[in-house]
Amino acid sequence: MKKLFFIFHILCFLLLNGFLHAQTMNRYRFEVKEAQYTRLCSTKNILTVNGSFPGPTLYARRGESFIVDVFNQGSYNITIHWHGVKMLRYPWTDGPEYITQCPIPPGGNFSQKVVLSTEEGTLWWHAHSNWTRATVHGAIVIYPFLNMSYPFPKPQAEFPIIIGEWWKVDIQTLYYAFLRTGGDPNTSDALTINGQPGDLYNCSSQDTFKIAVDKGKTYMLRIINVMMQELAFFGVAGHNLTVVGTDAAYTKQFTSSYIAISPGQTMDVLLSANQNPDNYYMAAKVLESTPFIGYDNTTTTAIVQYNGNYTPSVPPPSPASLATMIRMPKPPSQDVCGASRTNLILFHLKSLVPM
Ligand SMILES: [Cu+2]
Repeated sequence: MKKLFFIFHILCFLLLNGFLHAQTMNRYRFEVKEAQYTRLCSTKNILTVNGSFPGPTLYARRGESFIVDVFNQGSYNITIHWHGVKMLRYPWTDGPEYITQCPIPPGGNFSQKVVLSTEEGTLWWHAHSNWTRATVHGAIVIYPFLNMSYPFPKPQAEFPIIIGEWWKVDIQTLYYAFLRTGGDPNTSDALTINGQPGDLYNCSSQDTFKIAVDKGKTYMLRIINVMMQELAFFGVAGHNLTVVGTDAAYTKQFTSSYIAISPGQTMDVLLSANQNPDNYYMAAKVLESTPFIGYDNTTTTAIVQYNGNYTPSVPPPSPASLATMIRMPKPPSQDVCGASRTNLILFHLKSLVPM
C-alpha cells in the first residue's frame, strides 16, 4: 500500500510538472497557405506562413523551448526546419522530412517543439520540402537569459534584415523544370530585402523597406541570407558595420564597410547612425563565383532614413563598396607570419617529402 501511495505521488508530480511546463511554453500558430503577391509588376501565388512574406519572426530567450502548431493548408507535403537550432536530444520535430520526421500532408497539422539550448542571437526557420523555403521562411530572435544583457551596449532598436530572391515564375514550376533538365535553376529576377526588391527595380519604389534612425544612436541589424544558393554582399552607404554575432553565437567584434554572408548564415551587426541626417541605401548583391556561370547581377536596396528635418538626397547615396562587391576581395599576399602564401604552400609540400 505504501508503495502504491509513493507511485501515485510520483505520477502526480510528473503530471503537475508537465502541466506547468506546458503552461509556460510559448505557442505559435503557423498556417502554411498560398497568398497573392505582386512584385516587379506581376502577380502570382506564393506559399506563405500566415499569408506573410517573409513569415513571422519568432522570439525566445536562451534555453527556452516553444511549440509551433503547423497547419498545412497548402497542396504539398511540408515541414518547418529550425535552421541552426541544435535540438539537443530532441531531433523528432526539427523538420527534415523523411529523415527525422514525417512530412505534414495537405490538410494535416502537427505541433513542432523547438528546443533551444546554447543558441543566442539570430537564427531562422524555413520550409524543408523541395524549394518551398524560397518563400516560406522567417527569423528566430533569441535574447539572452532574463536579466542578462548583450556583451555590447543595448542597441536603440533591432531590425531583422532578410536577404532573399524573387522569381516571376511559380517556384514549383521552376523547381521541376531544373530537376527535369538536370541543369542549373534559372537565375532569380530580383533580390529582396525583407521581401522587397527596392527602388532600383520596376514597380518597386513605393514599397521599399525602410528603417528610421536617430542620429547618435546605435541599431542592431539581424541579417539573414535566405537565398537558395547565393552568397551575398551587404553594406550601408557611408556607414560601417560592426559584426557582433553569427549563427546565434557571439563573435570577436570587427568592423567593416560591408559583409559577405553565405546562404543559410545569419550575422548580427551594429550600425551607428553617425552620419549627416539623410537617406542612405543599404544594399545587397550576389557574389559572382565564376565568370562563366550566370547569376542575378541586380542590386536590392532598402533605406536607412534619419529622423529630423532635412532635404534628403535623391537618389540616396549607395554603398561605395557596392561596385567592388561582385567578386571576393583578393586574399592578402602576406599572411600574419610575414611569409607569402606561395612560400607557405611550398613549405608544406616539402614537408610531405620523406627525408
Ligand atoms: Cu536550413
